[in-house]
Amino acid sequence: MAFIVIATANAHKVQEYRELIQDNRVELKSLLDYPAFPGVEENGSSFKENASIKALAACKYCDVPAFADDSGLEVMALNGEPGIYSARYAPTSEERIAKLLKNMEGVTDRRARFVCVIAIAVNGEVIDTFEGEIRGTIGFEPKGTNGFGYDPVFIPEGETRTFAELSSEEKNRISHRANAFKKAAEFVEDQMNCLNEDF
Ligand code: ITT
Repeated sequence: MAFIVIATANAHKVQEYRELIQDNRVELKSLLDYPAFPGVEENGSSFKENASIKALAACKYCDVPAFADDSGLEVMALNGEPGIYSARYAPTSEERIAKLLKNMEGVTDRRARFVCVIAIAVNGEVIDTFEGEIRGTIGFEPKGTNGFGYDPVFIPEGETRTFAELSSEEKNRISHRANAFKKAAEFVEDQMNCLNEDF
Protein backbone atom coordinates (compact mmCIF):
# COMPACT_ATOMS: atom_id res chain seq x y z
CA MET A 1 0.00 0.00 0.00
CA ALA A 2 1.24 3.51 -0.84
CA PHE A 3 1.67 5.89 2.03
CA ILE A 4 1.90 9.62 2.32
CA VAL A 5 2.93 11.75 5.27
CA ILE A 6 1.05 14.79 6.42
CA ALA A 7 3.55 17.24 7.88
CA THR A 8 1.65 17.98 11.05
CA ALA A 9 1.68 16.99 14.69
CA ASN A 10 -1.83 18.43 15.14
CA ALA A 11 -3.97 15.34 15.84
CA HIS A 12 -7.18 17.20 14.92
CA LYS A 13 -5.90 17.97 11.42
CA VAL A 14 -4.79 14.34 11.02
CA GLN A 15 -8.28 13.14 11.99
CA GLU A 16 -9.95 15.52 9.51
CA TYR A 17 -7.67 14.30 6.69
CA ARG A 18 -8.32 10.66 7.60
CA GLU A 19 -12.02 11.37 7.07
CA LEU A 20 -11.38 13.32 3.86
CA ILE A 21 -9.09 10.70 2.26
CA GLN A 22 -11.65 8.08 1.35
CA ASP A 23 -9.14 5.92 -0.50
CA ASN A 24 -8.12 2.59 0.95
CA ARG A 25 -5.12 2.38 -1.39
CA VAL A 26 -3.41 5.15 0.59
CA GLU A 27 -2.22 5.01 4.16
CA LEU A 28 -1.88 8.36 5.89
CA LYS A 29 0.96 8.86 8.35
CA SER A 30 1.78 12.04 10.22
CA LEU A 31 4.66 13.49 12.20
CA LEU A 32 3.13 11.77 15.23
CA ASP A 33 4.56 8.59 13.62
CA TYR A 34 8.02 10.24 13.47
CA PRO A 35 8.60 11.37 17.07
CA ALA A 36 12.27 12.20 16.37
CA PHE A 37 11.34 14.73 13.64
CA PRO A 38 13.27 17.83 14.74
CA GLY A 39 10.50 20.30 13.85
CA VAL A 40 10.74 23.23 11.49
CA GLU A 41 10.48 26.99 11.94
CA GLU A 42 7.36 28.41 10.26
CA ASN A 43 9.04 31.66 9.29
CA GLY A 44 7.22 32.29 6.01
CA SER A 45 5.09 35.37 5.46
CA SER A 46 2.06 33.61 3.98
CA PHE A 47 0.04 30.41 4.41
CA LYS A 48 1.54 29.23 1.12
CA GLU A 49 5.13 29.78 2.24
CA ASN A 50 4.58 28.07 5.59
CA ALA A 51 2.78 25.11 4.01
CA SER A 52 5.69 24.73 1.56
CA ILE A 53 8.30 24.89 4.35
CA LYS A 54 6.50 22.18 6.33
CA ALA A 55 5.84 19.87 3.34
CA LEU A 56 9.44 20.07 2.15
CA ALA A 57 10.92 19.39 5.60
CA ALA A 58 8.71 16.31 6.10
CA CYS A 59 9.35 15.01 2.56
CA LYS A 60 13.12 15.26 3.08
CA TYR A 61 13.10 13.83 6.61
CA CYS A 62 10.71 10.91 5.93
CA ASP A 63 11.95 10.34 2.36
CA VAL A 64 8.41 9.86 1.02
CA PRO A 65 5.85 12.16 -0.63
CA ALA A 66 4.47 14.57 1.94
CA PHE A 67 1.87 17.27 2.16
CA ALA A 68 1.33 20.04 4.68
CA ASP A 69 -1.58 22.19 5.74
CA ASP A 70 -1.07 25.74 6.89
CA SER A 71 -4.30 27.28 7.96
CA GLY A 72 -5.83 30.02 10.06
CA LEU A 73 -8.60 32.47 10.73
CA GLU A 74 -8.75 35.94 9.15
CA VAL A 75 -11.07 38.46 10.77
CA MET A 76 -11.97 41.43 8.55
CA ALA A 77 -12.43 43.98 11.34
CA LEU A 78 -8.99 43.01 12.71
CA ASN A 79 -7.30 43.53 9.33
CA GLY A 80 -6.91 39.80 8.74
CA GLU A 81 -5.63 38.88 12.22
CA PRO A 82 -4.78 36.38 13.60
CA GLY A 83 -4.07 35.01 10.06
CA ILE A 84 -0.81 33.09 9.80
CA TYR A 85 -0.33 33.65 13.53
CA SER A 86 -3.56 31.78 14.43
CA ALA A 87 -1.72 28.98 16.27
CA ARG A 88 0.56 31.48 18.04
CA TYR A 89 -2.07 34.11 18.98
CA ALA A 90 -2.04 32.93 22.64
CA PRO A 91 -0.74 29.78 24.41
CA THR A 92 -3.96 27.66 24.51
CA SER A 93 -7.10 27.37 22.38
CA GLU A 94 -9.22 28.80 25.21
CA GLU A 95 -6.89 31.80 25.57
CA ARG A 96 -6.84 32.37 21.80
CA ILE A 97 -10.63 32.45 21.69
CA ALA A 98 -10.78 34.72 24.75
CA LYS A 99 -8.25 37.11 23.17
CA LEU A 100 -10.16 37.15 19.88
CA LEU A 101 -13.49 37.88 21.57
CA LYS A 102 -11.86 40.61 23.68
CA ASN A 103 -10.38 42.24 20.58
CA MET A 104 -13.84 42.14 19.00
CA GLU A 105 -15.73 43.73 21.88
CA GLY A 106 -18.05 46.39 20.46
CA VAL A 107 -17.28 45.31 16.87
CA THR A 108 -20.45 44.83 14.83
CA ASP A 109 -18.77 43.70 11.59
CA ARG A 110 -18.16 40.04 12.54
CA ARG A 111 -17.12 38.80 9.05
CA ALA A 112 -14.24 36.32 8.94
CA ARG A 113 -12.88 33.45 6.89
CA PHE A 114 -10.87 30.33 7.50
CA VAL A 115 -8.08 29.71 4.99
CA CYS A 116 -6.19 26.49 4.32
CA VAL A 117 -3.24 26.03 1.97
CA ILE A 118 -2.06 22.52 1.18
CA ALA A 119 1.47 22.09 -0.23
CA ILE A 120 2.56 18.80 -1.80
CA ALA A 121 6.25 17.84 -1.85
CA VAL A 122 7.72 14.93 -3.83
CA ASN A 123 11.39 14.01 -4.27
CA GLY A 124 12.61 16.99 -2.26
CA GLU A 125 10.56 19.57 -4.19
CA VAL A 126 7.26 21.35 -3.64
CA ILE A 127 5.25 20.48 -6.73
CA ASP A 128 2.15 22.58 -6.10
CA THR A 129 -0.06 24.34 -3.55
CA PHE A 130 -3.85 24.55 -3.26
CA GLU A 131 -5.96 27.06 -1.34
CA GLY A 132 -9.40 26.62 0.16
CA GLU A 133 -11.54 28.99 2.20
CA ILE A 134 -14.85 29.18 4.03
CA ARG A 135 -16.50 32.47 4.84
CA GLY A 136 -18.55 33.13 7.93
CA THR A 137 -18.86 35.28 11.05
CA ILE A 138 -17.47 35.33 14.58
CA GLY A 139 -20.00 34.63 17.34
CA PHE A 140 -20.21 36.53 20.62
CA GLU A 141 -19.42 33.54 22.85
CA PRO A 142 -17.94 30.04 22.38
CA LYS A 143 -20.52 27.37 21.50
CA GLY A 144 -20.10 23.62 20.92
CA THR A 145 -17.46 21.05 21.77
CA ASN A 146 -16.60 19.38 18.45
CA GLY A 147 -13.59 20.23 16.29
CA PHE A 148 -10.66 22.27 17.55
CA GLY A 149 -9.05 25.71 17.62
CA TYR A 150 -11.43 28.58 16.81
CA ASP A 151 -14.32 26.25 15.86
CA PRO A 152 -16.50 27.28 18.86
CA VAL A 153 -16.66 30.91 17.65
CA PHE A 154 -16.84 30.45 13.87
CA ILE A 155 -20.30 30.35 12.25
CA PRO A 156 -20.03 29.34 8.58
CA GLU A 157 -22.12 31.26 6.02
CA GLY A 158 -25.64 29.85 5.71
CA GLU A 159 -25.53 28.25 9.19
CA THR A 160 -26.69 29.33 12.63
CA ARG A 161 -24.43 26.85 14.42
CA THR A 162 -20.69 27.18 15.00
CA PHE A 163 -18.22 24.71 13.46
CA ALA A 164 -17.94 23.18 16.95
CA GLU A 165 -21.70 22.49 16.95
CA LEU A 166 -21.54 20.70 13.57
CA SER A 167 -20.69 17.01 13.30
CA SER A 168 -17.30 16.19 11.75
CA GLU A 169 -19.13 15.06 8.57
CA GLU A 170 -20.93 18.41 8.33
CA LYS A 171 -17.71 20.40 8.87
CA ASN A 172 -15.83 18.21 6.39
CA ARG A 173 -18.40 18.89 3.67
CA ILE A 174 -17.80 22.66 3.66
CA SER A 175 -14.58 23.53 5.48
CA HIS A 176 -11.57 25.46 4.17
CA ARG A 177 -9.60 22.20 4.61
CA ALA A 178 -12.13 20.18 2.57
CA ASN A 179 -12.10 22.84 -0.18
CA ALA A 180 -8.30 22.84 -0.43
CA PHE A 181 -8.25 19.04 -0.26
CA LYS A 182 -10.72 18.68 -3.18
CA LYS A 183 -8.38 20.73 -5.40
CA ALA A 184 -5.29 18.80 -4.25
CA ALA A 185 -7.01 15.43 -4.77
CA GLU A 186 -8.08 16.39 -8.33
CA PHE A 187 -4.48 17.37 -9.11
CA VAL A 188 -3.10 14.07 -7.75
CA GLU A 189 -5.74 12.11 -9.69
CA ASP A 190 -4.77 13.92 -12.93
CA GLN A 191 -1.08 13.23 -12.32
CA MET A 192 -1.79 9.53 -11.77
CA ASN A 193 -3.81 9.38 -15.00
CA CYS A 194 -0.95 11.03 -16.95
CA LEU A 195 1.53 8.54 -15.50
CA ASN A 196 -0.73 5.62 -16.43
CA GLU A 197 -1.09 6.96 -20.00
CA ASP A 198 2.72 7.12 -20.33
CA PHE A 199 3.06 3.37 -19.74
P1 ITT B 1 1.02 22.10 12.27
O1 ITT B 1 1.79 23.34 11.92
O2 ITT B 1 1.84 21.03 12.95
O3 ITT B 1 0.23 21.56 11.10
P2 ITT B 1 -0.65 23.90 13.81
O4 ITT B 1 -1.87 23.71 14.66
O5 ITT B 1 0.47 24.73 14.40
O6 ITT B 1 -0.11 22.46 13.38
P3 ITT B 1 -0.98 25.88 11.73
O7 ITT B 1 0.37 26.46 11.93
O8 ITT B 1 -1.49 25.67 10.34
O9 ITT B 1 -1.10 24.45 12.43
O10 ITT B 1 -2.01 26.76 12.56
C1 ITT B 1 -3.37 26.56 12.35
C2 ITT B 1 -4.14 27.18 13.49
O11 ITT B 1 -5.28 27.85 12.93
C3 ITT B 1 -4.68 26.08 14.39
O12 ITT B 1 -3.82 25.80 15.46
C4 ITT B 1 -6.01 26.68 14.83
O13 ITT B 1 -5.79 27.56 15.91
C5 ITT B 1 -6.44 27.48 13.60
N1 ITT B 1 -7.24 26.62 12.71
C6 ITT B 1 -6.89 26.13 11.48
N2 ITT B 1 -7.86 25.35 10.97
C7 ITT B 1 -8.84 25.34 11.89
C8 ITT B 1 -10.09 24.70 11.96
O14 ITT B 1 -10.51 23.87 11.01
N3 ITT B 1 -10.84 24.91 13.04
C9 ITT B 1 -10.44 25.74 14.03
N4 ITT B 1 -9.26 26.36 14.06
C10 ITT B 1 -8.45 26.16 13.00
